[in-house]
Amino acid sequence: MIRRMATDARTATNPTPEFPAFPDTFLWGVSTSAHQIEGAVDEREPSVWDVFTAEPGRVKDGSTAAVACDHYHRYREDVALLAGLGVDAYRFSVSWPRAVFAGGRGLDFYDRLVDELCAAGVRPVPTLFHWDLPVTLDWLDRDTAARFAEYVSVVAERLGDRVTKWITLNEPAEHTLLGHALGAHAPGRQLLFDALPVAHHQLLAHGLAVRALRAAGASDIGIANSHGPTWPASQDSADVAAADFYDVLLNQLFADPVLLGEYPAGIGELMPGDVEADLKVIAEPVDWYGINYYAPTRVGAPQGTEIEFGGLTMPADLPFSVRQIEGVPVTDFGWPVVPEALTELLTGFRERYGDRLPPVVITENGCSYEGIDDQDRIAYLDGHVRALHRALAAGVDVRGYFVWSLLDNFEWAEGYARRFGLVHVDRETLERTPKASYAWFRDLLRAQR
Ligand code: IFM
Repeated sequence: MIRRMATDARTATNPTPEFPAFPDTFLWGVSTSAHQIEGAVDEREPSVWDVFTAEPGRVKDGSTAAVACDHYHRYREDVALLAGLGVDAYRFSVSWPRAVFAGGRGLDFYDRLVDELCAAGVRPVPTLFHWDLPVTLDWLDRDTAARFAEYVSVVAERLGDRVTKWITLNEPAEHTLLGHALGAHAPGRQLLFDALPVAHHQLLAHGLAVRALRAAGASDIGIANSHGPTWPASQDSADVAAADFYDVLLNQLFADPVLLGEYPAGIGELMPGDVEADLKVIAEPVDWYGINYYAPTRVGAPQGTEIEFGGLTMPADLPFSVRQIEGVPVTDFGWPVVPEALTELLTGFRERYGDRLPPVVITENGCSYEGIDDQDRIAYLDGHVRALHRALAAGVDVRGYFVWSLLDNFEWAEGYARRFGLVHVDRETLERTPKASYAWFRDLLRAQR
């Protein structure tokens, strides 16, 4: 049941009536992912995340996503929340392990969800992979890319009569780095630079998925890559070189192949297979480019010690060290709040990729804060939407903005300790309560129309 809004949420009006106007066609939405909200583990095949969370010590609060927000059973209530918010679009992910469950009957859930969204006037925007790989598969195997394309064809066939906007992958950078290089996420490998094939195979999977979607008649296809400006800790050449390297790993390695059809210098030769041929697939044109943005990163030369940062432990032998950005607020996760870095990121993309950059959609932006009267989240979102508008004014073709996230949910290795939702979810009862930020976003959307 949706509890009535918190007093602040009911009475909140847009605190920023002078908010700049966005184009009429601008797409406003919110994002979630299957593993983080659905629950209903018995109605899907297992994923690498089920195995990972069952291992003691992997998830900080010892929790699992077995129930999560029970969205699988409460999706109608959640679609009502989306309708109340007044968003144009809802970005969710299709769980690959659910899609293949019971000979494909697991896809019935997405049929129902998409119908409900369409009936509520909310455009469904599925992401086809958001980290919950079926446990029988492995991104170290090249064949997983081909298997992904097969699965994508099945989903497109099933939902393509109602879905008109698609996202292939979510954040292959994090899935590679956290899941396969550092071991902080599933499947928990610590391969460091030997994890690079995981990046290549996901990028290949993206290109094959674009082809599969087009073959099924789909258009309006993008990818959701995470990006953020990298700032050197100082102008010292060792710090600048370390920051440049970090920028290659986090930004260019995932954007250049998709947008330019090439890897940054020195990377292609580290990748497996016929890289030149694969790059032609990876660079299959997309209709728009999705950017998940949270924060910039300050990077310096290695310090020879392990570093704890934003919930991660980074080994001492990395060729860079992540440093705190001083003098800015931080979220409950310890992530710096720097809205102007979003403008910098977008204008930087425009400079680097020029006419090769298709229209951009911010596919995720948000922050973790406790509380239902979440004024800190409102300040974060307000600052970032304004920063986005400045990028538009500077000539970057941005077409949409999705808040992460609709609901407080299972934040991977942090368990339920981090709350990113516009809607509070009670961990015991699963009762939903819209926060002050829900009302703020609703009022912003109303003011834009
Ligand atoms: O919760 C995640 C999401 O799954 C991917 N992008 C970042 C979010 C916040 O950490």
